[in-house]
Amino acid sequence: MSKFYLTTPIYYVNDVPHIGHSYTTVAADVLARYHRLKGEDVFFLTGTDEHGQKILRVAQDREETPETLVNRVVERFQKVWQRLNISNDDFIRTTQPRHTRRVQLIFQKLYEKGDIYLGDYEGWYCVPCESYWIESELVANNCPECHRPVERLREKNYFFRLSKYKDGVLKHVEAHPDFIQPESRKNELCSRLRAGVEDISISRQGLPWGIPVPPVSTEQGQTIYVWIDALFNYITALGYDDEAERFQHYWPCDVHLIGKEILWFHGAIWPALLMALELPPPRRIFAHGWWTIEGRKISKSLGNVIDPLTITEQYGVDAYRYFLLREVPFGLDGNFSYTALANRINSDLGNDLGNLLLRTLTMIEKYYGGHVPQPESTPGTLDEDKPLMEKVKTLKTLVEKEMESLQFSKALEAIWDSIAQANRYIEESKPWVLAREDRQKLSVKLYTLAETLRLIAMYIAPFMPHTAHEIQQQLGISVEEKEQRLSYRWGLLKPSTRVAKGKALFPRIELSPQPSPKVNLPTV
Ligand code: ME8
Repeated sequence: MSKFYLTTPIYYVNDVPHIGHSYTTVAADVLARYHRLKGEDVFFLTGTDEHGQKILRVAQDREETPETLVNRVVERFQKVWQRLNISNDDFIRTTQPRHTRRVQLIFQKLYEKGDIYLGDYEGWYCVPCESYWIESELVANNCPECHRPVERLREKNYFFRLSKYKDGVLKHVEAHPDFIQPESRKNELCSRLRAGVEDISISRQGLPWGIPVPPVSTEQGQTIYVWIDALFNYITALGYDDEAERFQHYWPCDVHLIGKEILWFHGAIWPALLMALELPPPRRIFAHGWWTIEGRKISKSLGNVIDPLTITEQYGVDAYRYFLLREVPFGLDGNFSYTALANRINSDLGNDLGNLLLRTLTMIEKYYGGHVPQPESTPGTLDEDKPLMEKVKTLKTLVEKEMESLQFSKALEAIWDSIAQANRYIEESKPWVLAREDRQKLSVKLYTLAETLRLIAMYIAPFMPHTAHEIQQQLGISVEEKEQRLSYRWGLLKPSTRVAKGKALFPRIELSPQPSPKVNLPTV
């Protein structure tokens, strides 16, 4: 059985999760479910990044300890992932002893190897991004990433010899076209690597909230830089390297899903750290685009933070999952609007999918007493039945191709092409006329439609697990997950199965009123 290890970034717990965090996590969940259905041994990791100055400051502003803050906010993340039906196999928190202990061991190993050394840091630091910047990188004296003010640092720090590994990383990126995706971001990363890289500071002096640097030298009071602490989660969660079995089984990671703003850390620093540890790099890093809300950056001060709990309460979990992955090609930036969400629900989900199920089951009830008919001739022998059958049969290859390249929206487009074809098949074959004139043909049409729906349910299962289950129930079939992977073949729906028409899958929703920003604004 082949293995598939995938991760999301571990999110900062200085604030509650919003649509952006849910985007990466839902995408990872879809991928994990898809690979499980393929029969692979999947390990899906997510978690939280709980150290650093940013979190410490938020805790201080709230007059509470950082422990209290992170313990409260992590619950919110876990609650949101539960609501969104996220099927992660592990959840790592960087404050857990299994992580802190291993990060210290790694630090020590790299120090002993000579890849970490003590030096003096003088430069700038952006607390919101937890990033070091040199003077020439600043834009109008602000952080080039988030454009907020930076702070001057002058302190003793430990450094990592990034410069030593730069050529090796660049060579690896160039030699493995799929390593960094999408292509445009890979090119940006390569230019930055070619432009030259200096060693990086990897500790902070006197920062009380973080993993203490182990006593490798006489220098006291250093804390491991939060980004270094965080990146190692991808291997500490697997047990690197004191419980090596799980690690050896799942490493290298098959895909790290991240947002585009943290590609430098993942595409340059992370592979260099792994090279220093003599470990293979991950197979793929995919940096997706950023969501804006109604055309504006997501920001608390603009009051446009979308809380996944509120929005799924109003619009439904599966509709939200579908929208996130259908609306924007993975890799590009996207804009969220309530109108676009409502349109997708009413049109793709309600009109196309929901109606297909409703019409098919209504006709099976009306003409066959609620039992899937035995087709009285072999489906697909008549020319008029071929286009739909062929389309559904080729769906597997199409969906596989798009899922392998993480083109979720294209995979969904292909599935919806089959749904559209099935709806056209109803229009063209007019079962209500056949019911009077040709019962033999009618049995073929209704069987073909029900079997199409069985297969559609399987294809949408990674994206919309509840909906897939609901369709299966209404079709009268109960399918165990492990059976599903065997049932992509046409014709497995048993004639005479008793269908159970249920409620509409996606009742029509009104485009307005939109939730007020106040309702939407979650707090820590
Ligand atoms: O960067 N659109 O954590 P973070 C799309 N702790 N995705 C978005 C988004 C948006 N507007 N906003 C956030 C950190 N994301 C570090 C990571 S990993 C070793 C350490 C998603 O809480 C996207 O995946 O700032 C982005 O990379 C991530 O949240 C940043 O989360």
